[in-house]
Amino acid sequence: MSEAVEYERIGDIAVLAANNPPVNALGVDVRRGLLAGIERAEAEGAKAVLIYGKGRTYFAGADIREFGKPPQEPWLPGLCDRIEASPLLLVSALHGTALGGGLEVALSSHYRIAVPSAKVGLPEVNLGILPGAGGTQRLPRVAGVEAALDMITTGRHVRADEALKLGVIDKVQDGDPREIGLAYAQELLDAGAPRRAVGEMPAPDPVDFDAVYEAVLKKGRGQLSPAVAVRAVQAACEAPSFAEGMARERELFMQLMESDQRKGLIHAFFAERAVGKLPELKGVEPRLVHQIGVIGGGTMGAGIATSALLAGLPVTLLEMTQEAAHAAKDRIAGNLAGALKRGKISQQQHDAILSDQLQLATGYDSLSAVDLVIEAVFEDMDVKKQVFAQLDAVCKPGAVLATNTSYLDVNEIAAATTRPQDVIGLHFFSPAHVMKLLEIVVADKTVPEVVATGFALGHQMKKVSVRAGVCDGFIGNRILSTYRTCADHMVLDGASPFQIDKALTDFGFAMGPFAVSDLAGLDIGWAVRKRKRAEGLDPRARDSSYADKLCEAGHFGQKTGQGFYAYEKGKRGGTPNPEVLDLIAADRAAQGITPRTFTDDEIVRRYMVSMVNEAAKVVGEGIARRPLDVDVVLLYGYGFPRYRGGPLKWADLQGLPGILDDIRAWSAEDDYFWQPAPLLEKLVAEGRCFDDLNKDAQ
Ligand code: TC6
Repeated sequence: MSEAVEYERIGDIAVLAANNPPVNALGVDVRRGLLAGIERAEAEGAKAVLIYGKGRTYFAGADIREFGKPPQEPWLPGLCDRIEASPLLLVSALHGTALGGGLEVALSSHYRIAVPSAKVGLPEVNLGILPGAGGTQRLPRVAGVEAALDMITTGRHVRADEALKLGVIDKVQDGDPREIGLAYAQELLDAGAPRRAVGEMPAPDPVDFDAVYEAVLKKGRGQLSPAVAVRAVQAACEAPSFAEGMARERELFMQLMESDQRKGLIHAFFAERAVGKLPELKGVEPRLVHQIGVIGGGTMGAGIATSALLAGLPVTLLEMTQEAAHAAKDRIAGNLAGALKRGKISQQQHDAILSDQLQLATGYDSLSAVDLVIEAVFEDMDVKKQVFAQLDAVCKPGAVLATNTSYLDVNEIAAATTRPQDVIGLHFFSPAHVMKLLEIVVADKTVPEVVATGFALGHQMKKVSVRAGVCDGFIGNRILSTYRTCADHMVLDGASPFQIDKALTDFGFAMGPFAVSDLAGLDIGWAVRKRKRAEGLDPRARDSSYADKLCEAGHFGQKTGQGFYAYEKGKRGGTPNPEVLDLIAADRAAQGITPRTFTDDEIVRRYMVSMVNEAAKVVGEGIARRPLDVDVVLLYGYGFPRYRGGPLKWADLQGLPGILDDIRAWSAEDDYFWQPAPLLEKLVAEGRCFDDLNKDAQ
């Protein structure tokens, strides 16, 4: 027996206990152990086999780390068939999360029992593949095609009570998985229950698979795995035999396994778990945070306060006047009503948060007892410095002083206090109670304890936290500023904002850059441009005025009903604003530019290459620790298509030499904007890629 599966004999029942922490992934040792256990049970004359997982869960799936490596026998599909074909009575007892290959092992067992807190699911499509160990053939046979399609194409985790109703499990019972499993197996033996092989059940009734395929493809915005999985379920209904359905599942599975989307999605899975692992924080204890202060109750401050309240932290919210404080409370109440509606909190929790957990204040003294304070006031250095000087005067020693600035110099803000070691940037993304990204900006004097406190807070708020260094815009907004500039250059040279937006949503972005500007408010970009012009633009930098003209006319995007697009009240999305094209034409004429045409491919290539080049600078300068940190920021903060893995994963998959060639070619037309990142040049010269740097940093 392998150590990953322990064998025990209780009367007529052989017990196979998986022991592969932390999540009992079905790696080769576990697969070998299960096979050996079943063979031994059969050889020893046991009458039933119970499979369960030690520790926190039944199998949470195949071992994702094995994907892309040479497969080792026994393979999971064959193992599942072997389990199902056993002449003994096979029972699985589920707790924790029975996911992917885990649920497939359970579906190969003849009976399934689960504790009430267990969840089941087939989330493979989220990793760019499909259930490849019989899940697409067995689940529709037990739950029906409609429920199977829902579970397989969304990958959602289904609670035990729902799984029972769907027929995915046979019994729900509270208790220890080993004990309830043993009792259930004995009960089945005593009742003379027959072997019940799902693969021998009749094929399920078909639905209109072409219609489902089209709908799923559209919903996936270019992600292929959910749509391909529909075809595998179709085979469960239409293939002449179960074995032929399995063969079709395998064929489709292998297609997806080879795809770049699989590589991108699995990169994203591991990257989002790696961002919080900082070697410099090993053994560093975060400071205790029992209550926090938020300064400023606008959209951002109210969102941050909501996020803290939902994480169970009492909040003191500071505003300039009673009126503004009450307006902030209304915003928070609106956010909490949304959380209540989505079932994230109960009515009781909602009411308790509003009545007991939120304090409004108008004087800095009210912040004297908080453990951490987040400033979310107007984005102006002088205003921020005044706030921090006041905080320095009132906050208790050891309190963490955080700024939510999205561009400004955190070192300069820290210098306004006598305790720069306690100052940090906590850059939330709007709406802060919804968006999962948190950039943790570490200034020169910030001590590790304070950084660890930022990560602990992010964890408590269920954020994906990424460490960033200090520079204009940190990781995300600095890169955004470059690819947004690239889009502006393409507009000046002949592309329309609408063509650019369409090309990029076709590429998979949630929104194009001009629609994003409309959503964020055109005044924000306008303020940044004015600040940068006041600081002095490099004479070689290209500038444009068409967006300023929109702002001068009072058009700030969605909030004023007009921007690059025109918005009708009550309608989602806008229609292209034709005035924009006139403003652009005037700008081109004033600059003596003759417009040319762009293909959608060229638009995407330039936009992406500019993003990759700036990202390489951000990594090269140490603003981001590793390429994967940049990828996670773009995935969680900027609507980057997850199935492409992030800009630097995309770059690796495209090939870095070609990207560098393009930058060099385009620098002939603009050698200021298209300056190759030294890190990119180095990687190309050494024949390496960004992922090599991720591995170096492990
Ligand atoms: C499949 O089954 C295909 C079958 C067909 C084959 C033919 N493999 O998320 P956490 C690691 S595809 C390897 O922090 P949680 C994870 O990287 C798979 N490693 O914990 C982390 O490692 P670290 C279908 C895995 O409690 C540690 O475990 N299954 C795997 O927040 C803890 O993870 C899925 O897609 C794995 N399968 O959430 C499920 N899973 O500590 C994927 C986790 O070194 N997993 N690890 O950083 C999850 O959704 C979650 O991990 C969870 C637990 C809900 C199981």
